[in-house]
Amino acid sequence: MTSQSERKDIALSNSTLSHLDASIARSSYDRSHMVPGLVHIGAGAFNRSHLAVYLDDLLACEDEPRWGEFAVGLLPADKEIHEGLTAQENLYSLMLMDTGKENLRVVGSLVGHLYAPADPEAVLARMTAAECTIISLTVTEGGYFIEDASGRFLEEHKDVRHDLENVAAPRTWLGYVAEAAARRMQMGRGPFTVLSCDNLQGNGEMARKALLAFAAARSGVLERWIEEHVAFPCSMVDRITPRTTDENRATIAEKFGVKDAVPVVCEPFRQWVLEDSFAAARPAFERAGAQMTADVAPYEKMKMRLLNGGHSTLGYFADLLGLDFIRDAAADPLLRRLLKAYMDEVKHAVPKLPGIDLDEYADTVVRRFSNTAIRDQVARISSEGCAKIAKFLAPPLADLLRNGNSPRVLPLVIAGWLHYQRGINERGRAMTMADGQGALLKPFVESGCANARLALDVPALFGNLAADFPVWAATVQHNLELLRAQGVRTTIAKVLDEAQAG
Ligand code: CS2
Repeated sequence: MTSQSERKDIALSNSTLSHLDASIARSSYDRSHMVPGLVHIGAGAFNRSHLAVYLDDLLACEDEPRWGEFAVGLLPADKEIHEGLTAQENLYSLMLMDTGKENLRVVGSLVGHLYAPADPEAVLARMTAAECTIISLTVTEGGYFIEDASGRFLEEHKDVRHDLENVAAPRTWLGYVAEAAARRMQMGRGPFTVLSCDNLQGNGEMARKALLAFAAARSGVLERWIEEHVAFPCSMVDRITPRTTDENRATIAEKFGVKDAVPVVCEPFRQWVLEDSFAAARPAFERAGAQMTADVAPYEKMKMRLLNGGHSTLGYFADLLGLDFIRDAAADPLLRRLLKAYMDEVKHAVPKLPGIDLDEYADTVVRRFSNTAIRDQVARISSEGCAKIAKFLAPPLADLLRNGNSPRVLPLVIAGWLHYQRGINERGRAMTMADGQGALLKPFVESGCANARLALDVPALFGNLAADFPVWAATVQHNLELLRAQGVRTTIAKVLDEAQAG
């Protein structure tokens, strides 16, 4: 590593790669020969800690075709990524953080980055190019415009309406992919694959449903063409990737001598399980460690219900207690006990998978959350609560209730999330609240965050669960009252003690 005295702060570019500190892993392949066969929408931190890294590994295999990623940003926040990447010839550094060690690697698999609002035609040209056979997506859980509980496509959403009226200058991935499909259909181009890399149960199915519904609103011919020519494999994606901070940028400069405006930090662990049903050519992801399978659903359930649900379990209570990072929540004996009790309960709603021991998986989750090098923001985890509760917690809860179980920890976690809606933590400070679907909780919040049924009866969140299982709803209400009256720690301890006593 670079010592303070010889610190150089080298800006990333193709010509400076060879000057970087010897400890830094970097691409040694010829970047001028990459083929942008994959166009990715949403090159935030997660795409660049995951898919782009699998491609970088494949590019390092000399006998592999030269698959590169052409990245596209749709949101205002992507402008900064666009500027940073463009200035760095699309190179960025990835810092792998483990307790006691940090490794830096420069990733070279991005061929380019476009900020879509500035040049929609250029994006469409990339998507309709002959070499493009995959359009992949990281557009977040809320980016599919499908209501969780009903599965209804939100055709009335203002961005969807905008894209139906402005086909050549859309805002959403749906508008871009539908227009690309329409042009490909006219040009007589071959089939392609839409590869969702979002954390959703049946992410490929969701992408398919949303795109077909959107296309149908444009034309039946386009809808049919997509049905026949586009594949939508499901995939389970996993790598904890906190938001990059200025402190991360400073560490990368100080410890490694690299000046990077848009680095990414993440844990060493990574996992990708994909359905092997592509419509056209694909990279040999399995050569870089991805697992190809015929059915991703059980892996998705395992990951979303245990890991993501486990994150939410810690997140709301950690926020209420004034903790800033998940590692601090995982180190707190009571919250750790809660996390383990949550996973013990929810593992009964996770299918058995050959070769996977769910207790070991749960232990790995605790270990990963406890990684002290990762400063994963509690605010990141508690953001977008409506989508996360509906996707991570409501489905296992529904399965448990329908199978005759009486969950004790899930109602506590949901009560914690409701209590958190008051916006003030136990130290009297306002918490950073960010929820694009927060309006769903308006009646509950207007009740002074007191009447749980005003949230539990929202169909988009819990379907009919509260009406079908009133005892569950009453338990949430009871826990919410306990949280108000006795505070977070006393309530958690009490509920866990009671659950353990049976
Ligand atoms: C997290 C995920 O946002 C969340 O609530 O649980 O972003 C999680 O870190 C990733 O899914 C890990 O793969």
